[in-house]
Amino acid sequence: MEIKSYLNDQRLLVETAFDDFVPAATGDFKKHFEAMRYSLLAGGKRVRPILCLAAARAIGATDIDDQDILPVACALECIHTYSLIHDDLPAMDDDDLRRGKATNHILYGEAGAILAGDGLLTWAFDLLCNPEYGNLAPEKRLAISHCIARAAGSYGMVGGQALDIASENTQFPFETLQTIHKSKTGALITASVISGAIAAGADENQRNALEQYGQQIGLAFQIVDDLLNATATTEQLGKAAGSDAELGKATYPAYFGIEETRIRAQNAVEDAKESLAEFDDNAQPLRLLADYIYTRSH
Ligand code: GRG
Repeated sequence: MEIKSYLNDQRLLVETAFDDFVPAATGDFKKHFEAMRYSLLAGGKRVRPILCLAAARAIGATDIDDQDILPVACALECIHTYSLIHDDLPAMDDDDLRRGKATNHILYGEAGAILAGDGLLTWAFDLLCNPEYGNLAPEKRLAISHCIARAAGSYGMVGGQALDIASENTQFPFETLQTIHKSKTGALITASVISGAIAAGADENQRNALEQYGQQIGLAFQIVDDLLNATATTEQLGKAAGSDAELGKATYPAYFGIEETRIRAQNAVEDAKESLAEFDDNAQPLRLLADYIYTRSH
């Protein structure tokens, strides 16, 4: 399997599903939906929904198909996009470029962008809970909603962001950096993998293995993000490069230098793939996705 065409096919699958699962910009709330859709459809690698679909397929269940998983996959991208919109706000990173385009608040104003983020976050749980979307048993919906809520909230992404902001321009131990990475970035990536596994009816062993895999690729993802921030250009990234150093953020390259950081990212990817030892060929895309997370250029 060639990773480039696989990623392209999966990205198209997810983006086509947005038309089925995310409201069109019409009616009384037209401008609000337009702001939500602007950021959601502005591009992006779609890593979290693709991981969710790949984890579900790795289980090899025959009683569910992509149409059952896609609402979950789209919900994850809605949450991820909300976090980017809010992260770019003047009160947070104050960025005017994201995914190579103007950030949400530049086009829709601060209030419009805050509400677009709120709308996407809340819509995600509508998608997860509403039996009209996909054919998942209620107990699976409940477990998936809880898993994603926990990962996106104060014990996960929101808490990690709060800790990250509070730590700017301060000295802190490496353990704090690990906690920031694990919660801010790793939690939603891990939940993307686990939610796919729950949807596909994974047993406890499979779920534990996929949790390990998710944690390791989540770590690798953030280390590579730090590396790219330090080494790539704004044009390559489609968002501000070099911002970590400007904001005085503690990062892997700041602690270990570029070479040691690369080795740590590679090790996390190898550990992730080892977690899949008991899985058959259905898990091959997950193995390739782990490699991609290390080799990605933006
Ligand atoms: C505002 C609650 C709240 C959280 C913000 C996502 C986030 C937390 C901050 C963004 C800043 C950042 C560099 C986070 C770590 C890595 C990360 C999540 C990068 C962006 O994700 P990608 O690379 O982006 O998957 P695309 O555009 O491809 O979807």
